[in-house]
Amino acid sequence: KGQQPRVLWFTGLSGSGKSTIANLVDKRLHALGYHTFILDGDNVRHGLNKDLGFTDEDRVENIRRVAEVAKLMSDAGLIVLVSFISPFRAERRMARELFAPGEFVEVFVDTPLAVAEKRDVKGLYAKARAGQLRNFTGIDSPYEVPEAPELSLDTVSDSAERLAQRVIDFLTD
Ligand code: GGZ
Repeated sequence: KGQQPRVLWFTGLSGSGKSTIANLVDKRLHALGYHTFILDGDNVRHGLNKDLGFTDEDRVENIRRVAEVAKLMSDAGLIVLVSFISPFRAERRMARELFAPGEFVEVFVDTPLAVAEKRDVKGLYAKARAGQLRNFTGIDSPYEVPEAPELSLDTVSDSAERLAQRVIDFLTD
């Protein structure tokens, strides 16, 4: 029998819906009696990682620290929901390797660039297109699509609620 999942690693473009889905999954896990914690840009990039920006080098370091914090939190008994673009395969693999087989669940929030850009909730894509924001993922900084995620969520054909339930079903089956 494999290990129980300990970290749900959400990866995808800015505006893909990672945080929306992670928050719904978090609520449902809570209702099921699990102790959880969400790590995302809001609680990490303003504190622990406020020295880091969006160059390739800084993203690598951002994800390295996030992975190590996720590991510590999971050692403390929490289920950790990680929600970062995490654009590079090598760093996602590095994060996975901190955990035993079956403990790390990679969740690809698969939203096409055109869709994320059209939503543009924060107006960042417009700024990136206008050249006012450099190194923006999908515009002038790469996103390496996951090759073998445990879950791939199509946000075009399914609602966030239904996708959150798919994650729950994966964890509880
Ligand atoms: C990508 C950027 C950038 C650049 C600011 N590129 O939609 P958001 O606003 O809330 O989520 C994005 C967030 C990405 O931070 P991460 O820590 O997840 O990135 S990574 O995993 O690559 O380190 C976006 C905002 O920060 N943002 N500038 N240039 N997203």
